[in-house]
Amino acid sequence: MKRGIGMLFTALAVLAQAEAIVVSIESNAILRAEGLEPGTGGSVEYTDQLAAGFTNRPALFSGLVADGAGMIHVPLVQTNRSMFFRVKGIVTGAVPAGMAVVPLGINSGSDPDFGTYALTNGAAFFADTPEGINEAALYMDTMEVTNDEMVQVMQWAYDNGKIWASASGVRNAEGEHRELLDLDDADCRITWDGSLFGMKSTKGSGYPCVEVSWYGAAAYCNYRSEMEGKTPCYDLSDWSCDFGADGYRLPTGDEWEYAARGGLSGRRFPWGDTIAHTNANCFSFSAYSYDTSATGGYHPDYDVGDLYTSPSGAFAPNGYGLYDMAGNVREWCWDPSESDRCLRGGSWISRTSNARCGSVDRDAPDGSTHFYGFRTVCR
Ligand SMILES: [Ca+2]
Ligand SMILES: [Ca+2]
Ligand SMILES: [Ca+2]
Repeated sequence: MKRGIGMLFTALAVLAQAEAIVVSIESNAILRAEGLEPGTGGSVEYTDQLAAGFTNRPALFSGLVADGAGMIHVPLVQTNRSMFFRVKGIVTGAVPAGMAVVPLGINSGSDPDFGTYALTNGAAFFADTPEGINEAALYMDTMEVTNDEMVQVMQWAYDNGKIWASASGVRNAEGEHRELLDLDDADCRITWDGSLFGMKSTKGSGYPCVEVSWYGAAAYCNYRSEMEGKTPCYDLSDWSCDFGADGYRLPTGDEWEYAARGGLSGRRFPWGDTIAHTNANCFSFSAYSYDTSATGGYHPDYDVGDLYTSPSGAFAPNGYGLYDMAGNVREWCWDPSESDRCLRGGSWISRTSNARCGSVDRDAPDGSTHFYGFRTVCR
């Protein structure tokens, strides 16, 4: 009798992607999966009775992370029975439009101003994840949510009876009613004519949405989720978040900072240790030794009118392909306390100290102003 490993394999992608993952076993009993999205997680399951499926077996390997070439290699233990393996992961091309993969892992180091830190992305994904939920990646909007996106989502919400709109603002019709968008603030770039949302002609289309409260950011996540057939994360009656749902939500402060650091360890900013107007839309302040900008104060390219936002994506992205993680608009994150929520990343009006990866600002969740915006994550 020839002793060896079974050579029958099936490949399954969690998100029901049509593309199959190429799987092979190399001669030295290494199982190889390729065609995975770099940085995403994968697991390998096995069974000796294919008809019984894989559900009665624990994952042989879990928490695997595809390398930069989108490959996973795992060694197999030789047995004298046939074995069947399947690989679960995120195939190339599965990343939602407008989002980037924030790879799983730990970013640790020593920040020049905030000291030693360790940020984990993904640990919670492997605990009690419901069947069918992507446990292999965190996706994040590459850009701050734009006015265009807010108009599209709010129009859907209005047409479906989810919100009330008036000249003064937008409120959620379900749950605890809060002001989501401050329409009668002159800095708000979104308009309402009684039936349709639109945008003002300056700093409107292509620019980040401002004058949105934390409640508005969370409600946007729910409406966008519902538009796309995903399960909403927020309960609008108490504003709690279901992190097991597959819908859009705000990042936690740690997720945001992990993403902002872009794979670099212990740097002050998403690209390095100094900042200038060539890097970001922020208020340059030469008293900071790390602020090397030749142009002090507001960004000279955008300081017209009352609102100095820059078009989304006007500066180079960080290592994960994320734009404006420093400056432009301050971004609402999750991290609730009794009275406030956190905001990250500084803004066009904020001194460059606020744009540091480790800097945390806080405000009441009903706060809305001309430098508050947000971006979403999902998995
Ligand atoms: Ca208002
Ligand atoms: Ca920002
Ligand atoms: Ca306001």
